[in-house]
Amino acid sequence: MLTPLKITETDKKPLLRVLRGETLDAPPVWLMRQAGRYLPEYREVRDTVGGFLDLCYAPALATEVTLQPIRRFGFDAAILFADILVVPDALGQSVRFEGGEGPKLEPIRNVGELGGLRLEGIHDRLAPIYETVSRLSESLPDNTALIGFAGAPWTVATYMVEGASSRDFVHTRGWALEDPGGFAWLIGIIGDATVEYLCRQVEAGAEILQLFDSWAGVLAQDEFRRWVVEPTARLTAAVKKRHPGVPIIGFPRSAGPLYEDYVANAGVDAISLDSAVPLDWAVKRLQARLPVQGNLDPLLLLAGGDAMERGIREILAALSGGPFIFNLGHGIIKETPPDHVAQLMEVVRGWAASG
Ligand code: 1CP
Repeated sequence: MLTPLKITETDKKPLLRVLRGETLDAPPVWLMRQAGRYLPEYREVRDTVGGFLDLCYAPALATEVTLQPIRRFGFDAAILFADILVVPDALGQSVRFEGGEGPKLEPIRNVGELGGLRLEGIHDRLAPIYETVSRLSESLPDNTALIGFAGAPWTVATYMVEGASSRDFVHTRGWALEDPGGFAWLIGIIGDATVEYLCRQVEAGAEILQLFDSWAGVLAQDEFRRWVVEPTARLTAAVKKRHPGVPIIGFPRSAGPLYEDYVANAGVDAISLDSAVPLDWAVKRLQARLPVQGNLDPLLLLAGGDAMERGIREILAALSGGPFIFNLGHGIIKETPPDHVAQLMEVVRGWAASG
């Protein structure tokens, strides 16, 4: 007779079960940017600190805002409250968020300007974030998984080189084309810092990691291979060498058909789909290889009502036959009424019950 497998606390968490390849009747659900300005209780905490990064570096407050959406909606995972730009900040590049606008960085535009970045000492700056992770791992409900995260090297590089959010990425793509060796150096520095940062999050209690490559979709096939797939593959290999069991979710947003190259070669354990990925294609070409996550359009969540409900049901019908995590295709829009999120949860939770 077979000895029954020992079920550990961790094994019970639906999100971890899916990431190990199980198909659940009731898919787990969390939402990108589930903490943030659409919640009045977040805005209240946000108003007590000066800059946005001050909130990221205040463990008690960052823990509180991470837990707010868990209390309100009962998601299956909490995602650490921080930002992808703490890595350039820790490397010594000046990063500011001003008056509710996007980030402002002192841009780095060529190899001569890399000299100011320092890997030594990054953990001193990042220590409050590890502290937040460890507080969260103590305070989450038993079935709620804890997700740590970082930006992928390409996306972080776009902010470091442009100095702000961008639409065309002229400086970043220009540097990568004109001096690929120098640009590879920048990608390498970000990659090394990110491996350290993610491993420390795991050591502090993160059970899952997500890599945000929000601007992966602006690169042509060969550039995508060189600046998205290969750096991500090095990063996932290095993290797994130290923490073989930790599942890594990749999110190469807007990569279109290049999602396939990413799934085959980036070394991730699951793939997060943006809203433009066709569901039938995702089932055949991606979910056949890996668990998938996604991909409700955040605009449907903003709209709510029947349109949202139809969108949710289409996704559930298409993807819940295999390993699947319900999520959005990108972050929650700040004008979204919290009631719409409650409605989303009712529909997703009701799905299994309705068979
Ligand atoms: O004052 C505020 O409230 C600032 C708004 C805000 C918030 C709530 C920013 C500024 N970052 C965050 C938190 C954040 N950022 C999280 C927390 C956890 C959660 O999801 O609940 C995460 C995972 C991120 C990741 C992040 N930051 C990404 C990747 C995901 C994505 O949205 O594409 C990116 C690109 C950033 C950069 C960033 N941070 C903030 C802004 C305004 C921007 C620029 C976005 C852009 O260029 O369009």
